[in-house]
Amino acid sequence: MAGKNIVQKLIDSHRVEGGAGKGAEAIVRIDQTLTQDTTGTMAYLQFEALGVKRVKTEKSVSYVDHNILQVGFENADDHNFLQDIAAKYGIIFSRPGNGICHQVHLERFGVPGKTLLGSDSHTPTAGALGMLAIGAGGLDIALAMAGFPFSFPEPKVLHVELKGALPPMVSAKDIVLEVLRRLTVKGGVGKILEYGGEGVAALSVPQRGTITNMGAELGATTSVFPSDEVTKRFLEAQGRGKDYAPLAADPGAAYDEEIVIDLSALEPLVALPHMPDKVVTVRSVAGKPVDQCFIGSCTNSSYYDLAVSASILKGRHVADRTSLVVGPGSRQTLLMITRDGILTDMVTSGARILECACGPCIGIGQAPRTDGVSLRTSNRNFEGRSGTKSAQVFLVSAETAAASAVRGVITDPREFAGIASVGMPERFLADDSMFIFPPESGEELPVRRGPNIIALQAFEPLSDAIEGEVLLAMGDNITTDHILPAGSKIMSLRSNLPAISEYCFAAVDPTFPERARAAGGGLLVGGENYGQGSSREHAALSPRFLGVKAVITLSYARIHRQNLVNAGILPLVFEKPEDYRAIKQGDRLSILNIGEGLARDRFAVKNERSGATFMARHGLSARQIELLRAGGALNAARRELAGG
Ligand code: MIC
Ligand code: SF4
Repeated sequence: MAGKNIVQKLIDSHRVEGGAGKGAEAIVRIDQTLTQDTTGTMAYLQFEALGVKRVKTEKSVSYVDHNILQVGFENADDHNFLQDIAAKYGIIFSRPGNGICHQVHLERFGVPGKTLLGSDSHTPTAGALGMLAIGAGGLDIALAMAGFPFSFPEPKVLHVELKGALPPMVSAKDIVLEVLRRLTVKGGVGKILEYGGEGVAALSVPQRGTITNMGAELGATTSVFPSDEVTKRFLEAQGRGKDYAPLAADPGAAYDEEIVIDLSALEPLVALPHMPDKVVTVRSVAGKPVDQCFIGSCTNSSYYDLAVSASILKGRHVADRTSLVVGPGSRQTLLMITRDGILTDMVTSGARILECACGPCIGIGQAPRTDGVSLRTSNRNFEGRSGTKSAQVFLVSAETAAASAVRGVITDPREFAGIASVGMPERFLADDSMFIFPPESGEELPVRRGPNIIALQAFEPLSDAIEGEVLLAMGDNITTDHILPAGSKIMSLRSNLPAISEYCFAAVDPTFPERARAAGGGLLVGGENYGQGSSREHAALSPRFLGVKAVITLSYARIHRQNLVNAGILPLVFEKPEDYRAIKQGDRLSILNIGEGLARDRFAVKNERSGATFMARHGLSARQIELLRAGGALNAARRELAGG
């Protein structure tokens, strides 16, 4: 029998029940959860609705890292709510200012061999430690905290073999950009990427984290590295040597697919606006004037990233027409760059320093100028995400961002290749004083709730017929930023579904909420990879709130499809692509006998305008069908917990 790969070991050691074999579902026990504030408020409202007294996981952490600008009362109210909920239910609370969830989780809590479910699409970052770390909607995290296992389509395992060694000033970011160039933003759907080969040993845990982080942009379920000597040294340097456990693929382990990347042949890469897979060499766009460079986000904000940037900035100054903005990923990093003089080098060079948070990555501050060119080390460059619709956002490594900030034009950082390389610190500065650990029992503790925190209404069970207007007919790669945009104003409303729903599809058609209400709800139509990007379940809850009952597309992103099911919206797929092209916005569709369609996985959909009937399928598991019938996962879980 062939040996096991790492993914199989992780899944098998946590498998609760259910199918092996492709096409089936993997159902796994969840050891750890993480939430962040903008998905967390809703996740905890749902957790409360389940009526469980204390989390059942080994470790659950609630981070506050997204909405921390506090331009109105809403953010601070949410923070208080999250802090109180954490104490009450046994969750560690990471205070605002402590850093970005994925960076901090790597530093302080990630454990090789464990499972982690997080209400943020970049949760796979922790795969850098050899964890099975998966992003999901808030309700799935609430269910995991309540002790329910997590299900996902049994993945294919794609082995990424790293050969050779990176040349100077070519970085981990360039490795993952190369993977995106080859596989595209939907190339990872249904897959887990397992990294291996001789090149792995030279990558530190934070560098591995840059790679696993951006697996989310491939649509992959997650990405994972072995847990090896590098992992051990990292954990020891964090004062967590006892958390180390080795994890490697067995000799001769089999994989479904494989790609090989020769690191020594790589050069600095850049993703052009407006998709993370529009990757070309930095060389090919060098010389383009740059208005802004941002070094930060959960992709590239580690001590290493900032140290290597500072080595380029030291003794030089940011160009006159370029703004350099730096957001350290964690308080640990901020403390260490302060201690080591790196911060001084950065500020001396003209860098502007931000709080340890997501910030510009999600359009919370530092929006570029009209038509501005912004080079960012973050992971997504979707149109408008920066806060400026006409801005051109390019995704690059920290090295490329720093080099370009100094020159004022897109610059290949190999021009600075003579600079001494940066090593990993022997010891990280571990100060856990911005975590609040929960008391033994918090049952009696009160929870502060600001006026913006609105409990979720119960949804109706699925009806047997769906009839209505096609409220929007959309193209390929519609992101959750299209469905429900980010930015400080809209994100402040994450705990208030009625209010945030007024911005549903604001980036596609601002009249959508009004039209949906006037039509009494309806259906949505989309192309390939519908719902890619964020894990925000609001992108399903808001359409549901506005009366959307079904979505029909050519294909879905995994997290969004599950969020639709959780919200009780029927996610169908066109059997024939030509039927997709024949549909127009405003058409009236009717789907009868939903119950039978669910059972047979085949639905006849009639277009009242043309009189034509076409076929659609759901491809859902038995469990997902059950959730849909119940009107969503919250209804189903409540029933199960009540013993019904
Ligand atoms: C993102 O990067 O888009 C976010 C903001 O972190 C989201 C979560 C959210 O919408 O709150 C994600 O990636 O899941
Ligand atoms: Fe925050 Fe950006 Fe990372 Fe999302 S991608 S968690 S917004 S830093």
